[in-house]
Amino acid sequence: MKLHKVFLAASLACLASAASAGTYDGIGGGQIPDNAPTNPLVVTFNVTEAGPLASLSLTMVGLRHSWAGDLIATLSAPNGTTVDLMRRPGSTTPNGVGDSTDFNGGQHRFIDGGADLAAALLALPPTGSLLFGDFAASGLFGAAVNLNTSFANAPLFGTWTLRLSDNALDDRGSLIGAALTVTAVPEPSTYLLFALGLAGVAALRCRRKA
Ligand SMILES: [Ca+2]
Repeated sequence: MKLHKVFLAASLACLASAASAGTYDGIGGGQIPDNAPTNPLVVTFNVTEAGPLASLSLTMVGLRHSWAGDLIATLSAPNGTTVDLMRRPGSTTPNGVGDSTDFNGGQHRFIDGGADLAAALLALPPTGSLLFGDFAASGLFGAAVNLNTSFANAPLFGTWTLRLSDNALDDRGSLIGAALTVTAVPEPSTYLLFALGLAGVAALRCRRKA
């Protein structure tokens, strides 16, 4: 391999490796207090990844509830930015009770590009269970929420917080745990290495032509 190609390959390798990512198991889980909007189940994630956020997803593990529409889930970044993952799914009015479908264990990942959660619940019979899937985050009355845009450039390092509350009497639920996967924006120094690599290639080509 010619020297300038080695330069370029090394630079590209630096660029590729710079988009660091990590998955963090949450601390917390258990019963979700019934009809307690201000007393949610809390799960925290101690993220050690450096740099601003490029993308994220959150996976709930073992979510059980006998009335999906009771639930509100939010995710907060270390800087306090808070975004809805779901907000009483299936509810379309201020007093709506949401969808009666169950969550019955399994895994539910919230990720940009995922399916419409309310539509997935509505497609099941009222006594059915939504066990697995990738779902887009959604807010009040099912409004679309883009996680990566909402948290764009939020600092990754620090404590992220999932809050999961039940907002109507009687039907109850629980969560075993959750995992947060994050990807950092490549650091500027990497672009510098890449630029230096390209400069090296250009210099070598100039010397060969001279
Ligand atoms: Ca309830």
